[in-house]
Amino acid sequence: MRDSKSLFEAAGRVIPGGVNSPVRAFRGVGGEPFFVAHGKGARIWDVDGRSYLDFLGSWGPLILGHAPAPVIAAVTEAATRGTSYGAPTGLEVDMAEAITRAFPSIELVRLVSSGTEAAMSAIRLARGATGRPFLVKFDGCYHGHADSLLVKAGSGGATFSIPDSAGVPGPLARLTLTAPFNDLDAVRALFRERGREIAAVIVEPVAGNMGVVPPRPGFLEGLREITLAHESVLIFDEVITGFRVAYGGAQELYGVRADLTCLGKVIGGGLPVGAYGGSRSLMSHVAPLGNVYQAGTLSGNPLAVAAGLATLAELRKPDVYRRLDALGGELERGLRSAADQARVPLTVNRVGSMLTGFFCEGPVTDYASAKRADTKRYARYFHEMLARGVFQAPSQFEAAFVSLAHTDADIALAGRAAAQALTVG
Ligand code: KE4
Repeated sequence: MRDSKSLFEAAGRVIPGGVNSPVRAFRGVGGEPFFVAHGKGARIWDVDGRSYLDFLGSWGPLILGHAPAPVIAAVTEAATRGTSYGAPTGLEVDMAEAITRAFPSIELVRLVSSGTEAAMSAIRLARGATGRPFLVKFDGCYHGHADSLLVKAGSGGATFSIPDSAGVPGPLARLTLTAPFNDLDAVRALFRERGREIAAVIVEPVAGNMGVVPPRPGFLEGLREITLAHESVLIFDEVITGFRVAYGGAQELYGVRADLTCLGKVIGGGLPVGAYGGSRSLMSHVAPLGNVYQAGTLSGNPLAVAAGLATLAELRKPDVYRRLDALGGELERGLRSAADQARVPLTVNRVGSMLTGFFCEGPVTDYASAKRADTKRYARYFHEMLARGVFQAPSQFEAAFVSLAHTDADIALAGRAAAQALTVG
């Protein structure tokens, strides 16, 4: 088998930047990416024979870890019957029922193949249902790469400091208004100026794409109140938080109901699934019921849905979220202790099993404060951890994820590695 270096060279000859998603290229931390041979449980192995404790978890989907037996069995079984039909299957009904049971705000849900499709479709629906053109998003939040959402985006946008992508026409970008995360006054000001023209507010209820930034107490409730007052659609992008921070996502955790919810990652169990859903009245605008068009050849793909259903079945078992929160808490304590020992300023933000250590003094409550983080320090830490067999997001502005496959010993190992990495880094 070719080594990572030769694979990366070959990849660069036929794939832009040698990767199929920019953040994988290690541009945020320097160096070249390793190529993966396989994963199992909490670990992945590269083609060079090294193994790593994995705290990236494929950017969120792998809440059960790599190749969990129930998921592999479900996908294998589904595959023996075929891989795609372009016609409805019972599995899609099972998934839609599971989602509507988990999210009381969702009466109808449409499956798609990515989080980008989910968010893109949700804002089209909001615009179609309200007849309004404007959209409000938050600096540093990322909702996939649909044109209207690549404005002051997080994730790759933050890593590459390209908050606005080339190729998005000015007239379209100007329909996206932005406000700082956690800043209700800024949102009120936008609504004072354009209230009746704003179709929707889209927000990551727990930001993950500027690094993890929880909502301030009252922030989500405030968005709910403002959007209700202006008859604007409140969209929670729960692509990361859905079934991650609680089985019912951030809506369960914080008790605030959105009008539309975007899902992805966990509901695909590592295969391509996204979803958007909401009230019957809103979703009835979606074709073929209504005149908001959205479609997809592989939407509701049986293999992907089988993986997602097997994943959700595991997440319905007792004490799952207590365990995830306990593991996340152990990792947070390990990182804080390592930073204290090394006298390195580290602000750790965590919600359950998603967390980020920002290399700056706290608090980190929005994109502006997140950007104070020392990205060069993060890059050194990232590589020192990699050298000690711990893999995490190759960017300061992302989340680390703990899975049910991680053990207390794994978390302790990561803490020891961090103590060394922060001392030498
Ligand atoms: P995808 O189209 O990548 O499936 O989902 C887009 C998306 C939507 N909403 C949220 C809150 C998201 O976090 C994402 C995707 N997340 C990034 C990393 N934070 C995916 C990694 C990548 O771009 O390769």
